[in-house]
Amino acid sequence: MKSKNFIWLLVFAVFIYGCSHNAGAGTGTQEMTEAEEQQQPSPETAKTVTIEITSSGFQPASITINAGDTVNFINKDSRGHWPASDVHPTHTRYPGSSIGKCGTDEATDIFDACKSLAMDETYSFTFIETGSWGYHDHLIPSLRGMIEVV
Ligand SMILES: [Cu+2]
Repeated sequence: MKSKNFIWLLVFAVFIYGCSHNAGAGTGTQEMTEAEEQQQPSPETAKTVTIEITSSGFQPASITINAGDTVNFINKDSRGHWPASDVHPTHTRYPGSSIGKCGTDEATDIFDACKSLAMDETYSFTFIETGSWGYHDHLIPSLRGMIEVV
């Protein structure tokens, strides 16, 4: 008789645990969704920042932007310039980027112009990953800059 009561208690306990466990999972999913919404760049707040490239380099060379913002690199010099992620010459510092992806379908997803920009030509890149992303002119690697994505 005593052991039968114990079994019923056990069944009851498992039932209660199952209910509370589901409720907990539901709350967890909701929190995850809210976190994802905060990380997703919203079209209303995402902004575009322009960096001009002149014979003396990137202006402004160092900027701070939010994840989801876009940077336009426009060449205002008569000679060609090639903005790209550090580290020269592989360009692999920004996640997923690599000069080896230039000329492939992935070329549009990397922080690398993948070519020399002619005068008044623009290269645009939208930064999703937070971090300190150094970059340079692949044709004149001494021309450098930094994009802080927060
Ligand atoms: Cu380079």
